[in-house]
Amino acid sequence: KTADRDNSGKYLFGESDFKNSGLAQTDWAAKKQVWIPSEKEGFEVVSIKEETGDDVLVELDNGSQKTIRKDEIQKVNPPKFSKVEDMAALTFLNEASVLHNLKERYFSGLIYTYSGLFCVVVNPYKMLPIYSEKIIEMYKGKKRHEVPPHIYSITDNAYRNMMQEHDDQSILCTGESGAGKTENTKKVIQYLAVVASSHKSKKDAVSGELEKQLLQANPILEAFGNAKTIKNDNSSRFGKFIRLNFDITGYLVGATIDTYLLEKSRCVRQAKVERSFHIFYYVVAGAKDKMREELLLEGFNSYSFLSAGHVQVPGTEDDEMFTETLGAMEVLGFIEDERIGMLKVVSTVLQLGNIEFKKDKNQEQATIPDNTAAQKVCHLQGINVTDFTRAILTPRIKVGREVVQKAQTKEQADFAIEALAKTMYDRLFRWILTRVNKVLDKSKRQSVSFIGILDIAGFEIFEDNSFEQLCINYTNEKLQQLFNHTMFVLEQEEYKREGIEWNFIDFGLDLQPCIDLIERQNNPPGILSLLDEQCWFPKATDVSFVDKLLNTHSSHCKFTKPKQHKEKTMFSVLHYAGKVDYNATGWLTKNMDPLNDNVTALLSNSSSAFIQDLWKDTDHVVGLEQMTKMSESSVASSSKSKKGMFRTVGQLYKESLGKLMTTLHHTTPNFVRCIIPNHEKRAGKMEAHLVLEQLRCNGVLEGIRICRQGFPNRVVFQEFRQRYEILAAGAIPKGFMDGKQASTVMIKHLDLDPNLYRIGQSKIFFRTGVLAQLEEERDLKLTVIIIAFQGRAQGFL
Ligand code: AOV
Ligand code: MG
Repeated sequence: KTADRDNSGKYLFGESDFKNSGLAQTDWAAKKQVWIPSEKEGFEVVSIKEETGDDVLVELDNGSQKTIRKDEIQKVNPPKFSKVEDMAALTFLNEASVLHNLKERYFSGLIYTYSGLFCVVVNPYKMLPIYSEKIIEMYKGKKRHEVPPHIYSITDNAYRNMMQEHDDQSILCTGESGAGKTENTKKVIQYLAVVASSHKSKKDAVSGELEKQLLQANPILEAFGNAKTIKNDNSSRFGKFIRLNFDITGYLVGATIDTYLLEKSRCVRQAKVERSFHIFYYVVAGAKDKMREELLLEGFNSYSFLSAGHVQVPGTEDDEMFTETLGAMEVLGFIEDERIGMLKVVSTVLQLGNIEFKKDKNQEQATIPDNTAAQKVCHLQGINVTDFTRAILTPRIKVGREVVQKAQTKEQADFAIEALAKTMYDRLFRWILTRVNKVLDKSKRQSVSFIGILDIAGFEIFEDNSFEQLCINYTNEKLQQLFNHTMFVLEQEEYKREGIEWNFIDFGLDLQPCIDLIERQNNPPGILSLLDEQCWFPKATDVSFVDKLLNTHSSHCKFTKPKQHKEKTMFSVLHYAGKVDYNATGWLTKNMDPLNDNVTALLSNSSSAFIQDLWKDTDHVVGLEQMTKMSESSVASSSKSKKGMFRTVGQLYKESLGKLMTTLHHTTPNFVRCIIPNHEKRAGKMEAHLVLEQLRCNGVLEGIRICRQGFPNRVVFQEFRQRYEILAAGAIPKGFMDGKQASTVMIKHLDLDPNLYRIGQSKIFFRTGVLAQLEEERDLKLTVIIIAFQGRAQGFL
């Protein structure tokens, strides 16, 4: 490994320690160390004193002894494997060793570790000097095993692979909230913006216009789509797939961004100590003078949609961020009208929360005693205030064939305003995305291949799991299936290509039943279809939906009724990562997402071109008839034509996920598993059980197990001969010998157990650990040679 070991080296290579010392080796062997479960540390090292039948007597670190069942112990790897870069190479592969390895590396500042097909990264919660331009240079064009594990290596290899094989690539980042998905996604883009840029400049790392715009697109998306949550001060409240397009010579020529499920409810309500989307705080804190007036902005405490006022994010100033966000918009070429238009919508959403409805004296009809807020809303949106209040208070509704004006209750009006605020913000977010894509996607014609980067939440198993969790867990089932598909199918293909006999075992990891349970159209209809069906069923409720589920799927292997079935809206799904109890309260509404179509009609005729544009397609809006019923928590049957046009949230999500999966299936996927070390956002602290749980959920542990059943390490003949010929001195005759033949001769000479390797058409396949053994022997041989050489050199002097 050739890289100068400055400060950054420490965070990439680790510090040299005793791992190769003979002393540690004998110590390890003599003590007969094993891992036993520990409540606090996950596992602890003990030494075996005595073995009797199924029991083992062990001595703990503090000198005390105890007896433990044999199947509870896990073997400790020799010191030589300390801090291995690829855990697939571990001789003893078990949970304890995997955790131990990640921990040892983490505490040495080494956050990236490979695990077969996976790259695991633990959030350091502090800035490490491993993302500089010098480091980028170091990773350029290097194979995975030539450099320390890094997101740059994953990226570079994907890039080279794309170039050489003309194979589209994807990099999939998953993990729980705060684990580092978005940070790593940004590093991928940063790397490619430098390495694949057609603009070379000595001064600037990133000099091309496209590259600058690509890097500035993210602050805009984050301003509008991220928020401070309990788990993450900069939590992405949407999923995204960024597609970087390259031309035939490998230059970056464009990009497109797709997003999934913005958590729009956040703009009307936030949990304690959480915030709404950043942009609300940026604009209220940062807009000055003329702009402030134009946007009709008020103070933090006068907005009811920012329930906790000005919640701060440690380490950032909202007014500075506002300036930065505007700067980013300028880089992307957003003109003044667009910038103001966007911010007016942001201000409107806040103002909508200030419209207060009262009940009239009959306690039936909603009224607006003070319409100041409504006036501001209408001024900002370019609509007539009388029309607006009428649309909210006494909208025209179709009843049978007739259209009548129907007075709304206070609850209905409140519901309508919240729904409007949420949809308005969601449309703004999508408008921004379309606008950003228009800028980034300029040269589609030349593009011949792409690298896609997915940044999407991992499995979510909360106390209370709703529709959003079902969607995200459904996504993760599909991604896990993709991983299995990649592992099995691609491996098998490789073995076939290389002419190697190897039967893959079915690990019973078939995720299809669970996926079917969620997405199946019919025979029997899955959860999403049943939900759709109920949405159109007269008088259906969340409870009747769950009843229907229980009736349809009671015998499904992935479906259960929770044990304490207190609430009638509960059901459970046995996901790959574990059992999740879902609460279906509010699902019919969430799935329909109804909107006051009287108001949307006004908005699409706004005097502002920007607002018109925002509301130009409202065909698929579920209108007031449903809405009226929704707020009374039951749904009416609707006209057939509406149903034909309308798409439910679940349907739309299933479709966009289907599209994403089709795209991913046509790529070579690279899996990045992000791990959160603790829930306190603290550097240098790792909670064992938290990490183990994530390793289980994200498939790393299972992946390792699968990986070890085959021959995960491959070396092409050429390389094998070059590197290990020293171990077969004299076995290969002088003169020409082709790679395969030479390798076969060498391997015979090494006298390896035939079950440890397979010789293919172009490379040799090894079981895990074998290469490490060869490396060790090679080291030894080299040392002997060096010593001999030094001796001779000395004699010569
Ligand atoms: P997420 O994307 O996985 O969560 P982020 O990427 O936003 O998580 O990371 C959360 C925070 O952890 C960041 O704001 C950084 O402070 C820190 N962090 C993560 N990775 C690194 C790193 N490589 N180096 C330094 N700090 C890091 V969410 O979007 O909430 O699921 O919805
Ligand atoms: Mg994120």
